Amino acid sequence: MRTKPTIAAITVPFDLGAGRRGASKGPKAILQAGLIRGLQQMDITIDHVADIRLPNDTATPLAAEVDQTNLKYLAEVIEVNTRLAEQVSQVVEQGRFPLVIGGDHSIAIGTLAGLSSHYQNLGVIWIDAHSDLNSADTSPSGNIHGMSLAVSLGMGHPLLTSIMGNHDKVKAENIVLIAARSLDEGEKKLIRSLGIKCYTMYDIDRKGMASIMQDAIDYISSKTDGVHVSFDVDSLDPLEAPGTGTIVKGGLHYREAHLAVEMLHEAGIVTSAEFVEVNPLLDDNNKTSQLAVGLISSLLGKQIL
Ligand code: Z70
Ligand code: MN
Ligand code: MN
Ligand code: MN
Repeated sequence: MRTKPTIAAITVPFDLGAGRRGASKGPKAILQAGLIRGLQQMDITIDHVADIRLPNDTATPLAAEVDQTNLKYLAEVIEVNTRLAEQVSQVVEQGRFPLVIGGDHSIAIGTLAGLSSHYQNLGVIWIDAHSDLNSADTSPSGNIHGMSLAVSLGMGHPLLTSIMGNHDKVKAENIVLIAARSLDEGEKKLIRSLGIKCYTMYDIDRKGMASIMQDAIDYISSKTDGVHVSFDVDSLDPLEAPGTGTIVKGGLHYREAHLAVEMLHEAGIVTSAEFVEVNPLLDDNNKTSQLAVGLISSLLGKQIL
């Protein structure tokens, strides 16, 4: 972001893609932690343009049709992501920067679907302890937040992969995974067979965050026409981010996570972002919500000096 873009914040208080409830309270906690005020103090124009929810009538017409699968809350995930995709697409059309605040990581399905019609080669930087590359047959849980990246690659239930059209929303060669440390067997096979660039915690420990981020930026900026940052707060170590549903020890430290988003800002390549999996019910004194505000601010250009 060389010139300051106008940010369009889209909140998605949804958690039925996750194994435990509470991420639906993430947007409110992140807003209460001072997101809007903080960005305005940086002279960033930010509008909260939409709050994407299920309709009050919970029995969606789709529910009867799709409840025969082992995908938990499939009808609800489809409904929310269809609405989100339309909103994201509209924001890009208006020339604004979509900032999606979740919610669990299943909402990446809608975000990426909404972005996909505007980019020929969308880059995706997926910062997460997990790879979210499961499908119905590889998933150990049936939780759709563990499948969202696979769906965006065109793999998964047809009602998910067809949101906003039947095309693949991202290409495997345009994805970079960062901070991976909990991968299921099917996910490992897929990463290898598709040749997805994956920087694990081993790589980060071995080479350092600055070097990994520079590699990631070089890799992705050479061949993409936009870059989406999908930031799952469980990428951080549980000591830094206790307020999330699936903690995995050995994660990013506070400074590594900040450096990652600072370098992404500095590279000037990021065209959209989402922050997901903040669960205020599991948090310690809003630590994780405040962390999310800090990371969003750094991604959008906040500097120490
Ligand atoms: C596991 C699954 C997961 C969080 C993704 C975990 C999925 N791979 N958990 N993000 N927070 O059930 O598919
Ligand atoms: Mn995730
Ligand atoms: Mn995760
Ligand atoms: Mn800067």
